[in-house]
Amino acid sequence: MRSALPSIPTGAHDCDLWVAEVAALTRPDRVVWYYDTPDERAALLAQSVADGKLIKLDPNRRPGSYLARSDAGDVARVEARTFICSESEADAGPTNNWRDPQSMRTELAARFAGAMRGRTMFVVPFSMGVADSSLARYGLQVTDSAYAALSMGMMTRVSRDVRTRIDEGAHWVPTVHSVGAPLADDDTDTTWPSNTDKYIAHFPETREVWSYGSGYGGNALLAKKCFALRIASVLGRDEGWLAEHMLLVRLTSPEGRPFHIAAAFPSACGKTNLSMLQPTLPGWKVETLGDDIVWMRPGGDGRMWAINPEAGFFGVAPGTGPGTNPVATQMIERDTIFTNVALTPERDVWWEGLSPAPAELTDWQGQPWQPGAGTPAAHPNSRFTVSASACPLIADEYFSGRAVPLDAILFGGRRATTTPLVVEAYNWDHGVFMGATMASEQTAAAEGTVGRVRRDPFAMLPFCGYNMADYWEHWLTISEQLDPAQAPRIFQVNWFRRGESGDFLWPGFGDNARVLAWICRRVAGQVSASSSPVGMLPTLDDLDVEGLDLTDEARDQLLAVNGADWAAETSSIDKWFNGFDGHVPTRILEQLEQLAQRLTAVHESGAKTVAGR
Ligand code: OXD
Ligand code: MN
Repeated sequence: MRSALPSIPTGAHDCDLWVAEVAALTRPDRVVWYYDTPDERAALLAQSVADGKLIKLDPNRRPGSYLARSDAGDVARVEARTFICSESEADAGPTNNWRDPQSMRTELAARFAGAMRGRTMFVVPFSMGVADSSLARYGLQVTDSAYAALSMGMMTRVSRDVRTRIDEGAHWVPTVHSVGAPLADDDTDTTWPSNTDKYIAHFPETREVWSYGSGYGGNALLAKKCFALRIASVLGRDEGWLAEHMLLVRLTSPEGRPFHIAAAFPSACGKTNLSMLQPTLPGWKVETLGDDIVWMRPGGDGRMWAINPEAGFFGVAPGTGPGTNPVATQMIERDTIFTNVALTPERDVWWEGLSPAPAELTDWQGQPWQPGAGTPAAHPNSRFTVSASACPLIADEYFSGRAVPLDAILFGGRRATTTPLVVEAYNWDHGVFMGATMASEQTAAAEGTVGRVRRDPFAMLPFCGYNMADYWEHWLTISEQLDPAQAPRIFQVNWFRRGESGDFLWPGFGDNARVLAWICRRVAGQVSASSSPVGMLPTLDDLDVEGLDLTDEARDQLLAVNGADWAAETSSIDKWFNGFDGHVPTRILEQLEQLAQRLTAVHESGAKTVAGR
């Protein structure tokens, strides 16, 4: 048995040699290259059904679709077991779990040794971005999970062509995944093999990912959070670009002007809904470019250019329905893999928020369920996985791979109080400060206490592969390559503010187009804004709320800047910055000081709240 992980050659490394080394360590029964051709896909789906790993849904109700049920202990990303193994601890920073790379390699070697016994090792060559585009990056995922291989086939661009490019010397990122459940000769497999011992380990210097013990989502589809965010953020730092946890959308105004908007929200805060929104304002058109990850880089023209490197959506099912996201509801009518949703007696799927609850169901754990059971039928982090080509609003760039020029960047979160519905940054540094200080109530996308407010800078807290404060510095530095007149404008948004009764003040969903329209009009120089201590707010006449059931009081509350809330906010930011061991850029500290001064000036003038009038 080997005692060390295979060494990973850098530069133009030989992928066959590497695959052989991984197989020698993990000892699978067989090694299969998986290119996700229609035939390979059909065969692997059929095999997964025969093995009891997938349930085929009724082809008349949900053609080409399947349901997977995970182990009850493997239902979300495991942030506590996610590691950044940089040479220096300071490079991982205080918001990541750091481990020394050498000792992690030894620890992992013990786990991976023989980990794939009795299983097939799939080797999946994938491209992030259309393979021909200059922004594309390649990788290989080795996995002993058919579910992961099938999901990668939808979430990334998997093909034999990528392997050819790699063989011809293109750079690629190696990623290894095992569910950590070897099978002895007479063992019968479980429906969802996994291990209570989990590791999601990243090696930023050698650009590798090793994931052990989980079959779920971001833990197992290594091209997504592990490569396209954690490793790519490091590539971006070293090469002058940015890898971001953002949706990407094109809005076209009634006058026919296109605007490209990228928006960062923490997990499960409505990025998928916003990327497919159906505007309630007449004349506005939306096209979807992506719902989770954006890679962006300054072009020679002083603008910021962006792509979505993914090829599919791994969306949260609960809350997705005809009222909240009719486009996604249509998109997942066929050719979708569902995970941890409920099953109807007719072999269709159901989750909370899709439709009124049917009289009887089988819940996500395979148990009988009836309305009023007191537990959700679908797990709160249950998911759909579907190719983005199925989205009725998908933009042409999905096929061409062309980058789009960004007009605006939004930072959002779930805040019951404090943050106004929309506020524009005074300048780039102020915008970076807004991103750096984002906070949100925790959702079910990761393990932890749902509802607790946590700072989630740039929605990248779990996804930045290096020191978070150095990442803010990188954001500041990148602006030097942008023309200030053409750089994306930065806004903070909050759809989730609540009134005194506890109800949401803003209707959200399709009505968020009203806020986006204001943002586009600001970019186009068509509307003014009024200054407040926290940024530029819409004037009452410019935010189109016609037809909404919104009282004047609610509108005031949505845009209010409450002195006491913001005093608490600035002192909490100050405390939090102190945890970064002097890494917080001076320009960001200056922004905090300026915010505090603006708040004091308003306070001294005697106002308790400042509304956007
Ligand atoms: C996701 C997440 O799955 O952010 O996109 O957790
Ligand atoms: Mn996400």
